[in-house]
Amino acid sequence: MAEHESLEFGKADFVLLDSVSLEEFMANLKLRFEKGRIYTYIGEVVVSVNPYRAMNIYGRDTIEQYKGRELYERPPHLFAIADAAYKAMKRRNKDTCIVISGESGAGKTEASKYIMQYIAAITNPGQRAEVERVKNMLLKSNCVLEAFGNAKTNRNDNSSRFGKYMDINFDFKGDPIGGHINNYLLEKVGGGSESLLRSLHVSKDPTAYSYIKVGGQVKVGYHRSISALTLSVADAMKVIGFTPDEIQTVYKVLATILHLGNLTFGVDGDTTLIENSKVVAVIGVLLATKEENVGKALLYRTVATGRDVIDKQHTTQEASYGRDALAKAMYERMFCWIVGRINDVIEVKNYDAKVHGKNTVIGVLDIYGFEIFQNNSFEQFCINYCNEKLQQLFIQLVLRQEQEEYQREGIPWKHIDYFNNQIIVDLVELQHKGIFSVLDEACMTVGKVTDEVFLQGLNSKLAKHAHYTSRKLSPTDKSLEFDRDFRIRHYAGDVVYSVVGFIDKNKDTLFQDFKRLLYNSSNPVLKMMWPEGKLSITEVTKRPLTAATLFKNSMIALVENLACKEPYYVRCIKPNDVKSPLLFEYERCRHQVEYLGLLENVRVRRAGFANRQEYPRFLQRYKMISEFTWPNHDLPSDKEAVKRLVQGCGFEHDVAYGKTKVFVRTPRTLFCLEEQRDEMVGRIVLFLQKVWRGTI
Ligand code: AOV
Ligand code: MG
Repeated sequence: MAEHESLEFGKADFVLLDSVSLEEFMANLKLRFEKGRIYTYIGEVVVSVNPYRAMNIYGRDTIEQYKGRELYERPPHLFAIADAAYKAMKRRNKDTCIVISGESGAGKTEASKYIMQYIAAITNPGQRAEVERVKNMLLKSNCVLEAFGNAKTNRNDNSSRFGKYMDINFDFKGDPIGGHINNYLLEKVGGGSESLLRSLHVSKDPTAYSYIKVGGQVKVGYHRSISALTLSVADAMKVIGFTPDEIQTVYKVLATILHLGNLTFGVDGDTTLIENSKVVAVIGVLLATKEENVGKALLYRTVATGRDVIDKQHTTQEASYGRDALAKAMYERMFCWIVGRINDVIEVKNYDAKVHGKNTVIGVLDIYGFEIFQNNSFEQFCINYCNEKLQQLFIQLVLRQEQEEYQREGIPWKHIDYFNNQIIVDLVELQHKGIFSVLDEACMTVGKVTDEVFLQGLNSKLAKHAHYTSRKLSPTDKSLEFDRDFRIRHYAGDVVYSVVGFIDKNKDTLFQDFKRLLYNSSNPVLKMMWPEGKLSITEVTKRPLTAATLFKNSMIALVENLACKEPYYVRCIKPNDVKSPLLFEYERCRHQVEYLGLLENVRVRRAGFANRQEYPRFLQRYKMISEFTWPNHDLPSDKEAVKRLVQGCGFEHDVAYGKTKVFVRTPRTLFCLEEQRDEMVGRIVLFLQKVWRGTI
C-alpha cells in the first residue's frame, strides 16, 4: 500500500484518499498522470492511464526492483501485479489469471506484453534450454498473432480485432514449460496494404484492389495485419516452426483474398458470368487448383433436391455475396489455423510434467475493448457484449473475493451497492428472450429472412426493456437516425447498432462448394485448413451453430475458466481521443472511472479493511516499533505478538484479527505504523553507525 514516493505524486493507492468522492479520485488520477505516474492501485487492482509516450519504466533494472517484492514495497506497477500473480502461483500453488480491461485504445495489449515480458524475465534462473525455448515461443507467438489479428481502427492504430486468452503452464520450479492460446471471434473485414502487395509482387498501388479502397480511402481491416507480414513476421513464424511451405501458403491466401476483391460479376442473358476472368486464372494458380473449378465454385452452387444433385446458378448478387464470404472465411480460417499451429508448438510436451508434475497456470486475458464507431454492426455488438461479461466478472470477483476473505477469516461484512450490469448481460444472452436468441430464431425462419425480421423480433420481445430501444419504439429520439437502428444502453455508454448484416454475419455461411474447392487443392497446407470440404453435398445435413451461439458459448466458457482462478486486475483508462501524451480529458476519464466501477471498488476496499497482512509478514515489517516484539517475541503465536504490538501503539479500535491475517481498517493507522517504523529504522541505523565508528 504505502510506497516510497513523495506525496507530490499523489496517493499511490486510491484507498488512501482522505475521502472517497469522484472529485478526489479524479484529482488524484489527474495529478499522477501529469507527474508521469501512470499506475495507481486500488488495493490489488492496478489502474493504468495510457501515457501515449515511451516510458522508461519497463527496463531490466525496473524488473529487478519488483522481483519477489510485495505490492506496497514499490511504486505501483504492472510488474508488481505480475509478480503477485506469479508468487501466488508459485508459493500457494494457485492458478491465477490477469484480466486486463478497458476500452479500445486504453492500453490493454501493451500491458499484456509488459506482463509477459516480466514473467519471461524473472523465470528460469537456471537457464534450462527447454524453458528458454518455451519462453521464446510464447513471446514470438504474440508478434505473429498481432500481425494477423490487429488492424488500424478509428480508435486505435493497433487495435486487437480478436480476443486472446493465453495460459502459461509452470512446473514445480516455477518455470514456464508450455502454454495454450484461446482466440475469440476475429473481425473479418477487408483490407490490405502496400508493403504486402510489394512482397507479393502484385500491384504497388493499394487502390488497385477493391477490398482495400472504400470511398477512396484505404479501408481498415487487414490493412495493418497484412502490412505487418514483413520479414520480421515471416522470421518469427520460422522460429516458431512454421515450414517454408506453410509460410508460402499464408502469403498465397492473402494474395487470393486481394484478388477475390477484384472479381466482378455480370450477366449475359440468363447466364451469370465473371467479367475479369484473368483474375480467376491467378486465383487458380494461387490456390493450386484448376481455373475452371474456381470459376464454377464462384458461379454455381450444388444443391440436393431429393435424390438429385444439381448445379444451381447464382445471381450476380449471390455470387458477390459468395465471393466476399469466401474472402472472409479464408482469412478467419487461416488465423485459426495459425493459432492451432502455435498451440502445437507451445503445448506442454514433457510427459512427466503433464502427468506427475505440479502444473500451475497463469492466464493472461487481452481482449478487444468496448468500442463505438460511426456505424456499429454485429462485430461491435459481440465485442461490447464481451466487455459486459468481463465487467460482470469483475463485479462478482471483487465482491466475492472480499466477502469470502472476511468470511474465511471470521470478520463481519457490510454490503456496498454497485450498478450491476447483469441486466445487460441477460438482455444479450438470455435463452429465448435475449438478443442472441431472437437473432438465431430469425435466422431459422423459413422463407426470406431479412434483418428487418430480426429487428421486428427485437421490438416485440424487448419493447419494455430499460436498456433496449429502437427507432420504432422511440421515433422522436434523435440518436436513432434510421429505421434499421436499435440502441443498447451498455454499462460503458449508449451504442446505436444497425441491424444491417446481422443475419448474414450470424449465419456465417460459406457455400459448401468453396469448402470443397479448397479441400481439393493440391496444396496440402490449404487442404488441411478445410477438412470439412471432404463432405459431399448429400452428406452435409447438420445445421452449423450460428456465430452468435458460438461466441456466446465461448464467452461463457471463458468466464467460467477465469472465475475458478485467482484474479488480478488491470483497469486501463484512455486519457483522450487524440493519442496525446499531455492531454487528460477530464470528462472522458471521469466517464471511464464511473462505468468501470472504480469508485465502488475503492469503497468496498475501504468499508472493509484497507489493508490486510498475514501475521508473520506484519511482524517482520513492524516488529521494531514494539518492545514486545523487537528483536524477537516470546509469545505463543505471531497472532498474539501482533495483538500486543497493536495494543502498545493504541490502534486496537482500528484493527480486526482474522484467523491468519490482521486487518487494518483505515489507511491512517498504517501510515502511523509506517512512520514509526521509519523513525525506528532511522534510529537503528544511527545506532549502528555509532557502533561502527566506535562512538558507543
Ligand atoms: P488496447 O489494446 O487497449 O485497444 P493498446 O494496448 O493497443 O490498446 O494501446 C494503444 C496505443 O497506446 C499503443 O499502440 C501505444 O501507442 C499506446 N500505449 C498503450 N500503453 C502504453 C504504455 N504503457 N506506454 C506507452 N505507450 C502505450 V483495442 O485492442 O483497440 O481494445 O481492440
Ligand atoms: Mg488490444
